[in-house]
Amino acid sequence: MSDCLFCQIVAKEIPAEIVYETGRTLAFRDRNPQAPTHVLVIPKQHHRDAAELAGADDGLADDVLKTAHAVAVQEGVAEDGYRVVFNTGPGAGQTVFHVHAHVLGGRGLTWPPG
Ligand code: D5M
Repeated sequence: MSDCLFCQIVAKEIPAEIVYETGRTLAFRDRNPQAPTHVLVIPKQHHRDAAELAGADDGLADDVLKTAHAVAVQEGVAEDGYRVVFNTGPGAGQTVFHVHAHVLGGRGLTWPPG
């Protein structure tokens, strides 16, 4: 078993509430939601963070972004507006080191974030 939590979710070794899946991406509900819609979108392939994903020259970052938008549409938050956040590095609050996009919506979102 991988020691990466999100690789374990990809491998279906631990449960998650999966809401959307493509060949290369997976979307599941955050276990500690910060908004009525709070879904995490990950590439199935392990990359540590958004910086590493950006260096993967195979269109995978594009797939993650497309999945994030598809989730927003499916969740019904695309019209009113939603936020896609990559916490990148411990200083930005990243705690799980398998890159993930937070898709947040369903309430007013203030700016700047804390
Ligand atoms: O965000 C990591 C996020 O991952 C945080 O919002 C909690 C969420 N999380 C952690 N474990 C799980 C499981 N098992 N299922 C669903 N969501 C989970 P970060 O940007 O790294 O701080």
